[in-house]
Amino acid sequence: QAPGQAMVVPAADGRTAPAVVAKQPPTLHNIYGRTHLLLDGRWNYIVDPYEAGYYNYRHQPFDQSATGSGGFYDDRKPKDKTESVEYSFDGSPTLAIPGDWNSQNAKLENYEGTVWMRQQFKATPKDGKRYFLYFGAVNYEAHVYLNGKKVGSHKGGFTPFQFEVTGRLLSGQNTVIVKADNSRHQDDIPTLNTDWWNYGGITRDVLLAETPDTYIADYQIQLAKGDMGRIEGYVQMTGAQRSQDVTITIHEAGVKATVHTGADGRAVVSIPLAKNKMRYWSPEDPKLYTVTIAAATDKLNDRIGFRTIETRGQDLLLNGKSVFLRGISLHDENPLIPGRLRGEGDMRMMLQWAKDMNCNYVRLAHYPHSEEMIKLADEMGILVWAEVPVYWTISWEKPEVYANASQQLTDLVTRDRNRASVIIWSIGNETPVSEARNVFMGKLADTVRSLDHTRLVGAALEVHRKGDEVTVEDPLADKIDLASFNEYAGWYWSNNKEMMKFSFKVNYNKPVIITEFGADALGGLHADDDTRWSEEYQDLLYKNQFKLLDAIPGLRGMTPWVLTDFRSPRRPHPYYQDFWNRKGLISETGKKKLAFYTMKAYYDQKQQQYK
Ligand code: GCB
Repeated sequence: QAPGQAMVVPAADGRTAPAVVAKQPPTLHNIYGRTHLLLDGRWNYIVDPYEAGYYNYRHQPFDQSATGSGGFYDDRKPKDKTESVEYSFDGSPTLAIPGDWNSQNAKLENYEGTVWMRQQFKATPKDGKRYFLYFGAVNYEAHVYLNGKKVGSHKGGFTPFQFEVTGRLLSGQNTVIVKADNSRHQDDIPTLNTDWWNYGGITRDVLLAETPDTYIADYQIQLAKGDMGRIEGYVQMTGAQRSQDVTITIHEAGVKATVHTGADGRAVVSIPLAKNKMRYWSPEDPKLYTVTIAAATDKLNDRIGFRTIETRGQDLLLNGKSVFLRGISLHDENPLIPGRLRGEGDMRMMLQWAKDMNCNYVRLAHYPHSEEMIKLADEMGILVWAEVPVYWTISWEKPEVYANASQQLTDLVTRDRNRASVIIWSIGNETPVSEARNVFMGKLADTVRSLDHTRLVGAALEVHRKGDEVTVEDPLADKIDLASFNEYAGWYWSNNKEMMKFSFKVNYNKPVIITEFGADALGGLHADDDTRWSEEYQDLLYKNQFKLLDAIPGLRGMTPWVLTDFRSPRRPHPYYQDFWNRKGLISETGKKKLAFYTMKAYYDQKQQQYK
């Protein structure tokens, strides 16, 4: 199995052979635009630290045995009083799904291992339709069973995956059981070491989607690179009748065009736009159009915004106009009720906080956030840097690790390629320069460009310090579109009294984007601005940063670290941290720290400057 690639057990094998790899049709784009049944709700769960429900006492997986049975996915009940069964989903506690387990049971706060979860649902499968069990995200490794039979497995905690279950659904009651395991490993993406909470479980929606036999699997309908006068992209049909006429209509913009898909189900889309017919998407006017894609066998609607993004030397152009990215970084975590963001309310809160600071841009660190988050950014007019968790010290040498990273990136692009808000695909964060890493990251850059050449490619690079001079010396900078880097002047390097000695020399003819800087402050701790952990210290550091950064020619944006305090196992100080990273501009109780207002004032000024 290529990690990250959904592995599928063929339906017809009678469960006599070990699981083999079968290629799934591409993950459905625009899943919420499909007829679907949400399988969210209360799922019964069993905590299984020794994986007793997966391995027999000789540590052989039950699902690879001759019968394929024996594991908890059998969902057995004693047939009478003589039989012992040592587990039971009936009567087990429940978790709200979507939702991580760490935040729903105090005993599981630090749990890293296996949890089994069960949901029952009714279905009425129809002839001539196809069915897909679709997971928005499961952290980290998922094994999925439908009605006691394995349908597949998947690795990667933040990207969607699906299994086709046509012919496996029962009319009436069905049972889906998921084994989720959030154990960390060096050879995973991310690896053992991160600076965020390892929330485990089914953290995003679970859907049963229905499609026609031949359906629209994927499409990209966006403005051509740097051309506001043309829509460009493709449509991909899957199924027996994949060669068809497909009509793309944007009624409100007077667009209607028909393409014909070839024997591979694919058609290139290129539609000239009449002058002055379109309102271009921007943070100031986040206009979305209803786009209809209709074939003889299938029809889908989407809400799409149209904008261009490009660089010209050190300039960054949105719809042909110079833009400054007034950004902030954020994690997919609610500080107020710790846990992954639980639905639209939480997401709106985070993005509204960014807007309160006069941001037009966010860095969704350090992994793909949910599809709803990106849609909300589209709707609220917030530009997005979207990232994969290629973070710190990946096992660069191993082909299967590369395959995993590349799959996660592909799944991210496949999911969000029609979202106007997304302007940058980030291929990683603070990856240390070495030959093997340069090859790995270089290949990722090529991959993402081949998937989508309309957006920019970024990475949060590290800098070099020679005395007080800070430079970017990374061969990866040549492969991406931005001179984008993290720097911690005044916090990890030196302090805020001495930080003005640093100067940045960025010798790239590319827009300079500061992907991180920041300082920890315990909300409500007030002292002089020399005192670490005080709001005053953080505030002065921000003011100093603005002076240092404004001196960099080509500075076109920043995403300081970070919007809110967030939980991290790496932060144990009993008083200042208590397992929180305190670099938030908003505290874990939702209170804005001094630097929040300083940041806003700086962005107000930038907004005037770039009017
Ligand atoms: C970084 C990382 C980020 C950390 C941050 C910190 O450079 O990219 O994930 O949380 O520093 O606070 O140290």
